[in-house]
Amino acid sequence: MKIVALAGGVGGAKLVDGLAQCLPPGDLTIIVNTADDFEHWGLNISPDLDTVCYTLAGLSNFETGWGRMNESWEVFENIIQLGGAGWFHIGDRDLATHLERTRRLKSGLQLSEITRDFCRTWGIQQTVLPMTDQYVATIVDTLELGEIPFQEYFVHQGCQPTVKGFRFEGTQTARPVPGALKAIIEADAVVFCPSNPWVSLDPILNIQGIRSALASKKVVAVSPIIGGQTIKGPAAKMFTELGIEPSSYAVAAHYSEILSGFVLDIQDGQWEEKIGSLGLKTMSINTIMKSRNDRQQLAQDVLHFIRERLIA
Ligand code: FO1
Repeated sequence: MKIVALAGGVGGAKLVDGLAQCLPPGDLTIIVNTADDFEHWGLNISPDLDTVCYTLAGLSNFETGWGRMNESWEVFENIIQLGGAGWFHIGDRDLATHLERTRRLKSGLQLSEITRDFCRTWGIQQTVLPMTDQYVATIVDTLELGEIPFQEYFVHQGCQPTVKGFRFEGTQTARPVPGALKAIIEADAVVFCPSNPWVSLDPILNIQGIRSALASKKVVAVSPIIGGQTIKGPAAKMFTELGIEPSSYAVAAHYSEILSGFVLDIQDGQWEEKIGSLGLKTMSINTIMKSRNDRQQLAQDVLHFIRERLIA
């Protein structure tokens, strides 16, 4: 069964890892958010892309979810000593990725080409695609600081400012990378990973052609909100600040025009009927991924749901 997963951030990478444990590598394509990308220390950083790749390669830091395992911090500590910016943590091994990516981008290569090559080096057999090769940036409109770039909001300000809205710079002209639309068209189903709807998946959905390619597909989303909260990250806080009660129902309603199915946590069973009234097939199961086994189990359950309830 050919699956395309849309992912961004740590929750997305976890389910991608689970799907990779269940599917033949040629059957899984992951389209990753790049609207979090930014320049830091003069380098091009693609946090979500690296999180997905490090996770698939078994190189990721299991505790933070981002960055590399067995990391050392020689460069970071010395940069701080020299008065450089220390709010965004870049370890030595991770730094090599940013240095080499930046060098290749400057030489004229596309992000998708660089990603393909890095994946080959790291032994990743699945297809990992950045959503676009062009510049796209999430701008967060906040009550206290006005409009600020995403990483400024997320890491530097620790998601503290009150969110008023979002803007995705560059989506008017950005095109999906080669192969992305073809992968969606050829997929048996598309999975929205339990990533932040506002800042991880909406940027992907705003790239031209993606929504229309999804229109004829079976699309299933896994809720990142459990019991009104997020396991990690500010999605629930964002819903609240935008005047919407954070719940798995709110996530389902956010995407309801695109979805055929919705997977919510067993704790949220009370929302199942209301989500069903949006015209979606539902399944409530354990969606909390504490271990690699949990990731595989959730992926297996999602694939079973797709097979038995969406494409049967
Ligand atoms: N997230 C943090 O909360 N603090 C950091 O210092 C940080 C550094 C970092 C370095 C490389 C990388 O690939 C990701 C990193 N992240 C960090 C995570 C990242 O910024 C966010 O998880 C995503 O952008 C949100 O999807």
